[in-house]
Amino acid sequence: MRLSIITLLCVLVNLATECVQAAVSMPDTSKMNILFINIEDCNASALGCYGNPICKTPNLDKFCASGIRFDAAYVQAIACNPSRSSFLTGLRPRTTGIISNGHVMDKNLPPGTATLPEVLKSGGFHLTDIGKLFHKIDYAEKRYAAFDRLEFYQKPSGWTGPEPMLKFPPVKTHERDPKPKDEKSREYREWKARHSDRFGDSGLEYEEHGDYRMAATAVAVLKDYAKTGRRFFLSVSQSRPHTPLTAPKKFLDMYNPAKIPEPQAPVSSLKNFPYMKRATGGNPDIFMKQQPTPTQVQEAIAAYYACCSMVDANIGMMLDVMEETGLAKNTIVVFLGDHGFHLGDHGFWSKYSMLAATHRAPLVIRVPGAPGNGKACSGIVEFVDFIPTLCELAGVKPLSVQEGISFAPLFADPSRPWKKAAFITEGDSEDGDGVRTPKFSYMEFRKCELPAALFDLTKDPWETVNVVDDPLYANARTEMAALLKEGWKAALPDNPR
Ligand SMILES: [Ca+2]
Repeated sequence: MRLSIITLLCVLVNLATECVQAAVSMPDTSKMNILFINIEDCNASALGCYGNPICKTPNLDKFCASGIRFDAAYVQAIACNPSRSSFLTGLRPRTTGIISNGHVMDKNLPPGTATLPEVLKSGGFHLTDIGKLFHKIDYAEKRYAAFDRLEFYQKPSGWTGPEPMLKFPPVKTHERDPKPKDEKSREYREWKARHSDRFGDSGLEYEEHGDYRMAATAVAVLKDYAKTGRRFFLSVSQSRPHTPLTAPKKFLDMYNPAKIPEPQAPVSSLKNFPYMKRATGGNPDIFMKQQPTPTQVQEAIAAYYACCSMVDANIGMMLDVMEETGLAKNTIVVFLGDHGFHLGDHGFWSKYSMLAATHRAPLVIRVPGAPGNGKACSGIVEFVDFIPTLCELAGVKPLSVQEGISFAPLFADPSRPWKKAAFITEGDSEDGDGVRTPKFSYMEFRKCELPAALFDLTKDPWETVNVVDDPLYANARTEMAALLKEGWKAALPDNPR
């Protein structure tokens, strides 16, 4: 008996020691900077660092090896404005009231809603933005006004911030068909359709691309921060791999279109499918008038990969200077795509669906010294969790209500059980809401001929066979419909701490 009590005591002492070790093994993040790299329209599966066997992303590969790659990270909306409005406020699209690219942030947000930069500013961060963060200046003028430095973006009225960090020579254009200024005009829509099928060689040198120039500016800003020692939040955007899928020749030369395999989920495989009109007609952003030929499919995908490789090179410039200056040791680096992009799967191009190609986006985060670094996390995280997470790491309080939770515990242990589901809203053509678990994706539509869709992800990961009316899935349908109705609070981790 005495022996067993001693044994029990030993076990308890060991457990306590392990707990203390786990607790002390997360570094003190409360003084760290934040570099927030957000790129446009990125399909996670298209990136080499997410396992794509063709697309080359050597810099992101290295970054993944030093941070945590989130393999089940989901956005809450299907396009730029609603997705960014959600993850930059910590609110879900039905709460922000911004469910389409046409909804103006400053007119729709609940009163008192604070955005990520405003929250971090209240915590003493010096703020720089390079390129797009919120959808448009006239949607979020007062949010941009919070920044101490603004580069490569229109300025809020009355802007008195510093001059550009770097100056670049003008880029020669041979545009014979200039873009009409009024994006709401018929002329603009016609111009967009005429130019939608641009992919391939941009005809520009690498150094002439806006994305290169934004990265070069970020390098200069980072060097300046290393000198001044100010605690910073630096947001850097990349406009690719958003359409037009054009890149400098040297990146296109990395890929042979003839070797690009056919997309998964061909139109012929779809059964009882939502969005069928899109699969057989025009697309947004690219191939707007008609579906591409098989050769165009290969060329467009190769061009998409080239755009990803250019973005990767630009990110490499930033990460290298972080190492050179020593900033890497005390800077949290977040890399994300603002939502996904269909690359011919289901006959779809661009975004605007609740399917995985739009819903799942790349997310890699490196917290210097975190025990989980170098691992992949398969636990579900939602982009709406960013503010709670970054606030916890930074030691700052969110200034307004949050509809996500901090996933900071995953940096200590990326394998711990986490959320049961992720939620998404589609406010455009079909108007619906969806929920995704590791086993099923389920969506309900308000304006679609199909009221609902259910996909068995264990058998059909590409979401091609809608089993919503299959009697074998009656229980699954009931459970998923109940989860969608109950909402995000029902899907939180059992033990978040
Ligand atoms: Ca976007």
